Amino acid sequence: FLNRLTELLFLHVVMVGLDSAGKTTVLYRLKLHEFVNSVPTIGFNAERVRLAGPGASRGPRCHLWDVGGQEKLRPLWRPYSRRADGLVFVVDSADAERLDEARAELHRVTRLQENQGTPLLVIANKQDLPRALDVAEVQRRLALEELSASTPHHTQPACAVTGEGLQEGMERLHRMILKRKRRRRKKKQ
Ligand SMILES: Nc1nc2c(ncn2[C@@H]2O[C@H](COP(=O)(O)OP(=O)(O)OP(=O)(O)O)[C@@H](O)[C@H]2O)c(=O)[nH]1
Ligand SMILES: [Mg+2]
Repeated sequence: FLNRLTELLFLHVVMVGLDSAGKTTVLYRLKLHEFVNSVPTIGFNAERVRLAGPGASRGPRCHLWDVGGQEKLRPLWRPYSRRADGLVFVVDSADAERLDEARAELHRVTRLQENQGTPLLVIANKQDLPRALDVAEVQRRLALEELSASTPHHTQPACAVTGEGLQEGMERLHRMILKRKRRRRKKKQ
């Protein structure tokens, strides 16, 4: 029972994606419920955030890690993401030129041996921008259908500046994580 409780209370979720995708904005939006103007992340940020619905003062929490996305920092994604309960990949939906680069990085991190089967939330961020591609187009450009069948995933359109879509996305991720844990527990028995 205690094991189960700590599992539920302290999930470990790691957020990656290209530089300037909006990861740090997502992190502080979820943590503080307000817009925080961020600077490029050198290294990482981590906060405890709630996975439950808006305004909830109770419910499961996760440690949410936000790892810098500049090219020289991407080798860090591997050690940070291993043993994660869930992965979040943030993409700038308005940056069409860099979607191929985002796709390559997304597939690189999800293909890692230690990330096999880890639930993935893709945040199609910056939906407020007029040039933003819609969620279907983002999914297509990221070739999400090519992800391994063992990787449960969901793509959530969002705007980290207003927070729109973020809570919904995190709830979906939480459900995928619980489902995987239940399946694993059954296997063990
Ligand atoms: N219009 C718009 N701007 C956003 C949105 N989310 C983030 N931004 C802006 O995009 C810029 C980059 O955001 P960050 O959160 O710092 O990006 P990051 O992914 O943490 O970047 P690195 O730390 O370099 O990996 C900032 O100027 C944000 O204010 C959004 O949903 N809409
Ligand atoms: Mg950042």
